[in-house]
Amino acid sequence: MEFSHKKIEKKWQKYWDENHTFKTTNNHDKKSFVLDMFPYPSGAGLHVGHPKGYTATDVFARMRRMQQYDVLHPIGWDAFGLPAEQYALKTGNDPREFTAKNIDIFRAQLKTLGFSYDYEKEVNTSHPNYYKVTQWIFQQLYKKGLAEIREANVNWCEGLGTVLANEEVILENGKMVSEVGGFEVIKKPMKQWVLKITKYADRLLDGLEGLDWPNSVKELQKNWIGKSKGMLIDFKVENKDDVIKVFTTRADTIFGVSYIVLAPENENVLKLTTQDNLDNVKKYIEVTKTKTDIERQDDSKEKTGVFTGSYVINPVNGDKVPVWVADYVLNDYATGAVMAVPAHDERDWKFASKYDLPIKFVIETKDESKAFVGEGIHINSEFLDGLDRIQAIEAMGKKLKELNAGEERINYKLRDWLFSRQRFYGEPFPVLFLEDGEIALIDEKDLPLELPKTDYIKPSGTGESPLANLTDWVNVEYNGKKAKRETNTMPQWAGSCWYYLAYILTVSPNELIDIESQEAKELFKKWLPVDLYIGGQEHAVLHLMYARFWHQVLFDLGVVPTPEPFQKLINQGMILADTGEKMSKSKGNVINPDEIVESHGADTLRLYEVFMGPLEASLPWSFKGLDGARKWLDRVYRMVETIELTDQNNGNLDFVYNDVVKKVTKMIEECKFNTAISQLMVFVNAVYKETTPVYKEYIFNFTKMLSVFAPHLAEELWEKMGNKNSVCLQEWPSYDESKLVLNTVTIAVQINGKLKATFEADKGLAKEELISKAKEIQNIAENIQGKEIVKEIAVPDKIVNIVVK
Ligand code: ANZ
Repeated sequence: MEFSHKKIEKKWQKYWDENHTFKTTNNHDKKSFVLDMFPYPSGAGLHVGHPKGYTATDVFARMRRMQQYDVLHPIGWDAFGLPAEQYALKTGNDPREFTAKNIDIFRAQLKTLGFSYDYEKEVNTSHPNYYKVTQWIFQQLYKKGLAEIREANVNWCEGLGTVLANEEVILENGKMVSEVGGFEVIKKPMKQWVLKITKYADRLLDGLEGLDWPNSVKELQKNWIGKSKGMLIDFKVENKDDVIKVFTTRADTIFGVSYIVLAPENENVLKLTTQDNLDNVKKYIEVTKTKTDIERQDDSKEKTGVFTGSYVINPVNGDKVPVWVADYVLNDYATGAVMAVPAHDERDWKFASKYDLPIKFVIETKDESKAFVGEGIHINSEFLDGLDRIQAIEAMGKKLKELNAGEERINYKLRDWLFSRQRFYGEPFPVLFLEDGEIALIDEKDLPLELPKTDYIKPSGTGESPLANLTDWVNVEYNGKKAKRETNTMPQWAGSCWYYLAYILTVSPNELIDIESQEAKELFKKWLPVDLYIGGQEHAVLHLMYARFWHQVLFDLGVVPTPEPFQKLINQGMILADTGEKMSKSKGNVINPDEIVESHGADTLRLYEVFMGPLEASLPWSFKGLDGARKWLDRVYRMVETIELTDQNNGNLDFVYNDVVKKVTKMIEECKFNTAISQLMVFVNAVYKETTPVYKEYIFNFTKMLSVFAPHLAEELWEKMGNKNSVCLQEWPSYDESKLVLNTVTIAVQINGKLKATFEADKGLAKEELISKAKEIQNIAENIQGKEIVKEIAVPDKIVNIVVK
């Protein structure tokens, strides 16, 4: 006996739509904000990877709703993006129409999967009402001095006609290319907006402490911020008034310094290069321009460099130290200058070995044939001899301060955020460049500054965005002065920095209440922070870092009441092809969720995707597994169809029922969905073993628990059993702890020492009662009938033996 998923799924989707079953409520004091990383509505439609995370949040949100929480479980569209821009450039069509079409496809697909989203709260980052707020937030950043225009070395991609963020660039055969399209990328200085995220480095670091996030993600964020404590040390240039400042975390190794290295881009390089070294150095600088930072830092690559001809003086022992230029030192980290200690640093070791520079051990080691980077006792270091690393760093710090040659310094790897893109399809910057060089913010009441409607989206040819072609839009007047608009737009990250807030503000699709209103304040107070956020590992660093940064700024402005946006985070694993490889169009191994919904049903797909294994694991797709999920749902359907229900509880299922409710509740709470489903299976097996009518309430409550995983089937069964109203709005079952102690035992019944029967009895039943129950068993009664009973022996909780003649 099977059910028709096609019939029931459509039927209940329509019911939920018409009855606004999943409308966000505001009736309870408990709340749960359950958030998915919203999709980019690409032309390719939904991938089977999407429903994995989306089902996980859906299960959680559905349980919370039934546990009488107010639940905010929304969806929306990260809708600006490069594919739409390229489509527009290629076809001349408006990227807005293209995006709208894709959104409709995505929404329809999501609806077929039965997610309990409140579609009234749908957001779209490319809608003017939405980016009005994105622009407003930018203006707040500007007013706080956190946004400024800088000449910066950017990744310029001629092929795409835009600057790319580092993470949008990949290495192919040692060359930088764009991740999208594989076009060549080079470093080029350009005027760009930057957001000063580095000002929030410590906050971003400290804030991680209280978050319930995977350790791996916290570590990634910590490494990205890369806080390191060290010293800035002054090395005076010999016979000159100049000073080279180096940053080191190992001031204690200063007696082992054998040369200084400057990054090729360091401003001191040409100043320090002597005439006879100039050609070499200049050549070296040119070669460096073709290299990526990744290549330069690759430890497996040979180190190269050139001598400048100059020397500096070691401030502690007065030694004369040669100054070299080498590309393994990066210019935009710390001072772009390093004191090299080859005995205790592997890169310096390689470099010194190659160029025959001195190597002097200052920390004791048995093996002086390679760099020693471990802990040890200082040697050859005058007043540091005999000290360990920590003691020596402290002593050297004191000494350098006395000599006026050093100070403590904290450095971060985190860079300010390049925030300009040379694209049409992004948020316009709400600023004006006045003819006198001033920058003016567009009046708040004039926001949003909309993207112009145009059928002319063409490359500008100048490296500027296609907006530069639209001179009517670009050239304006402002307070009687000539002014120009910014032709760059914001990166796609901007819209996703605050979309979780947009859901809270949205009253109907793309209608938002004012972010600064009293009402907004109250709503933020109610809903923040996000209680559960599920999404892919690929956003572990940037999206989460950028969103936290904006949130912290908004917190400082008093707009939001919590210091952090996302309290609990889980990264869902990927769904791989059945071979274990990544699914990709080029390999032809992509599974289309629409086809699975058609063949097996949405409930089966949902169940399968969260039953495959732990949510965090990346696991291969299996049609066998999918069939198994479907078979189990058919088994559940048959169970309810054939079962006889009763209002009387005979107690048979008490233990298993209460045990299952307890475990399922706890496991969903902990997002262990696969084991929660196993528990539901245990319950169904127990019901199948029953030969007498089954207690109705237990089956009802089972159906409620089923509804979070397989909502369509659960609704259908709920209705079949004579219930009205959606099962999804029923109260989540509770369990009775007292029923969780197994309080029955199996008693063996013997006649003349031979086992004849067994029966279940309450624990601790008295001997007489055990004996009389044993005698009531048909088989026993027949065996003793007409015989003389010589003896009746009972051992409580174990055995009854009747001796007859
Ligand atoms: C001397 C030294 C001796 C160092 C030693 C290390 C080991 P983190 O922790 O990453 O901050 N360094 C400084 N600026 C650099 C730059 N612009 N490019 C490449 N390397 C740079 O590391 C700080 C260490 O990285 C510094 O400490 C410096 O080398 C190097 F046994 O100075 B050290």
